[in-house]
Formats: sequence, structure tokens, C-alpha cells
Amino acid sequence: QPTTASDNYHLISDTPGQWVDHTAKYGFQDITYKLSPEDGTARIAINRPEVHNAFRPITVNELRKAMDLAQDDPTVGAIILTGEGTYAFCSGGDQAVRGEGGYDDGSEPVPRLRVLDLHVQMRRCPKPIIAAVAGYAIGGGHILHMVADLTIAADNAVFGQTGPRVGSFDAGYGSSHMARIVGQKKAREIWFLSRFYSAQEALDMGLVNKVVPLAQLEGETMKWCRRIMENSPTAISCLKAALNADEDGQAGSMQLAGNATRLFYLSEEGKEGRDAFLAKRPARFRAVPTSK
Ligand code: S0N
Repeated sequence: QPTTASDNYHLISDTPGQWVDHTAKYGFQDITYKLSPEDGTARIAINRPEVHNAFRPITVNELRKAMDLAQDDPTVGAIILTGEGTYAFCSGGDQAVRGEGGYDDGSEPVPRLRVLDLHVQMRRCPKPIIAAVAGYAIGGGHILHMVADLTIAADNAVFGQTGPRVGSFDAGYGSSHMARIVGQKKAREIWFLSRFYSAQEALDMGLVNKVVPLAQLEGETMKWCRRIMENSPTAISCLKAALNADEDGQAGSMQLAGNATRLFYLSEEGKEGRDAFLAKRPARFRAVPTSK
């Protein structure tokens, strides 16, 4: 009798990560940045509990820097995006620094919140990003978890958009990607009514991958990261690009193209082209194994 136990998933540890804190090293003030070298996992967390982890321009720019660090670190294979504390993952844009023409905390030359750039960066990141959501994921915070590749939610999680109530909206992934996830009718409901949904409701509409008791959020998320780390990073990166390509048009194809080029450079055929040019001789592509 075949059994699901044969994939050994049940044997993977769900203990919390052994985190090494790198926050001070990079001078982050609105986020924490930690690594679990044993697990090959980076943990990026918004750390503004006084405003339920709302983000301001400084926060977004630190998130972008941390994503870059995790992407470029060869020891990292999976990235957790979360919020410090258990009350909120993120409550969206910080309404207190919303000036006349946009978000302005004095850190940018003009009022601007580069959160759409962060979304694009997350989509382009070749490594999987897993959102671990405890408490409120609201407004731009809800979009952050949607743009992540996977979401593990605690049973106290609350999801929703408030834009139409507070005078904002996301016409990017926050609309189109949401509709791909939950369908057009549900996406219109989420935006037009701007009401909140429980973790179970989010699971039922495919917004999250799994709901666990709050105390197990970190362990379950680490278990998913550990399983991912057992799998081929190139396969995962190409699959992420392929799953994005359908939605991202030319930009999505370019992501796949980048993967294809990198793999080609590693092939004998690719190297033959380089070697022939440097040796000033005709290339013998058909003589190398990968051409056959
Ligand atoms: C999360 C909620 C429901 C929790 O309610 P609760 O438990 O009653 O707590 P509060 O008393 O409301 O909050 C405690 C303290 O935290 C402050 N606070 C909470 N959220 C924010 C926030 N987003 N900004 C600033 N402060 C916040 C409260 O003010 C309170 O402070 P004190 O104790 O001093 O009174 C509830 O808090 C809630 O509904 N929060 C607001 C949710 C919201 O509307 N978020 C903004 C939605 N809009 C966006 O996120 C825009 C996104 C965005 O910027 C964007 C996205 C894509 C493309 C472009 C853009 C762009 O605009 O550039």
C-alpha cells in the first residue's frame, strides 16, 4: 500500500531557527535581519510594533537592502519575511508620514515609498520567500505576504485591504496578482468592501498555504524552509521564474532567460564559444558533448 510517509517530510525538524542577529551590522533601524546558517535561511522582519509594523520609506528601503543581502548570500537558500511580535505582520503604509504628495519621512529627496520596487525585487529574487504571518496583515502589509512565494499563517492572523477606506490603492500586484490567487470576484470583494478575513477564510480562498497555532508559526515556517533547502536551488529558481512569467509578460520571460543563459554558460557548448574566441579559432560547437 503506497503511503505519504515515504517522502520523509514528517521527519523534517520543526524546531525554531538558531538565529544570528546581523541587524546592527547593517545599521537597520526599522527591521531586523537574522541568519540561521545551519538551515541556510535568512529572516527579515519589520520591527515597528508601536504602529503594528506599518512601513515608512526608511522601512521599505531597509527591506530592499535586506532582500539584496539575502539574495547575494550564497549560504542562504530561503528567505522568511515576517513581523516582530505576534500582534501584527504589517499594517501597511504608515499613515502618520503620509504627506501631501506621498509618504515622507525625510529620508528621501522627494516624498515616495518604493514599495512597488520592493514587490518587483521579491518577484525577481531567485530564492523562495516565505511570509510568516502572525496577527494583522493589512493594506500594503497584506500585499507583501501575497507577493511572497508562500505564506504560513498563525491562527490569529487577520487579512484585508483598507485602501478604499483610507484613500489609497495598489493597482500593481496588489490587484492583478490577488485576482490570480483568489479569482476576480473575490478580489473585487476584498478591495471594494475592504473587510477583514480570518486565517481560516484566507486558507479557504487560497491566500495562504497553511494555518498553524500561533506557537508553531516559527517552527512550521522553518520546516518548510528546511524542506526547500533539500531540493535543487536551480530547479526552484527556474520554477519561480516560470510561475511568474505568465503574469509578468516580457519581464517574466527575461527572468527565465537569465536562468537559461546562466545554465548555458556552464555548458561545454557555451564554454567552447568563449574558448574559441579567446584562442582566435573557429568554434567547434558540434564537437562538444552538450551539442549532441
Ligand atoms: C491593524 C488595525 C486593524 C489594528 O487595530 P487596533 O488593534 O485597534 O490598533 P490601533 O489602535 O488602530 O493601532 C495601534 C497604534 O498603531 C497605529 N497604527 C496602526 N496601523 C498604522 C498605520 N498603517 N500607519 C500608522 N499608524 C498605524 C495606530 O494609529 C495606533 O497608534 P496610537 O497608539 O498612537 O493611537 C488598525 O491599526 C488599522 O486599521 N491600521 C491601519 C491599516 C491601514 O489602513 N493601512 C494603510 C493601508 N494603505 C496602505 O498600506 C498603502 C500601501 C501603499 O502605500 C502602496 C501600496 C502599493 C502601491 C503604492 C502604495 C503607495 O501608496 O505608495
